[in-house]
Amino acid sequence: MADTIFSRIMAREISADIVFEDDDALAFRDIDAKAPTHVLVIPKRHIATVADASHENAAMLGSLLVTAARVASDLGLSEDGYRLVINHGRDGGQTVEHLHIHILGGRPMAWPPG
Ligand code: DGP
Repeated sequence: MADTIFSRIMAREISADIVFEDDDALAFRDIDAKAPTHVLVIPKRHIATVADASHENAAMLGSLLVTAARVASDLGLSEDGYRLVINHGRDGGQTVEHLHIHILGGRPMAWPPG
């Protein structure tokens, strides 16, 4: 397992406000929230970035997306809406090398993103 901030959160070496966990995924509030609700959903199995994904990861990635939608619903975001974001690389703004889906909600989102 690669050593990242997120693997340390998974191992409970760093505390986080965890809102969901199952065998495959963990969801916790972002420490630098960009919206009233800002949660990160990560797979427990390490994959650094979506650019590393292959079709062997398809089931895991599909499941992660379903989990993100479920967590958003559990957080009460479904009616008004929310945004799911995956950043990759420098221009995409990825800072942690463990794939994660951002759930952003609780305010209207601008389009296109800045
Ligand atoms: P990204 O830029 O897409 O790689 O998003 C990484 C996010 O991780 C960023 O929004 C801030 C968040 N983050 C970084 N370190 C921590 C931490 O120690 N705890 C929590 N809860 N979130 C963190």
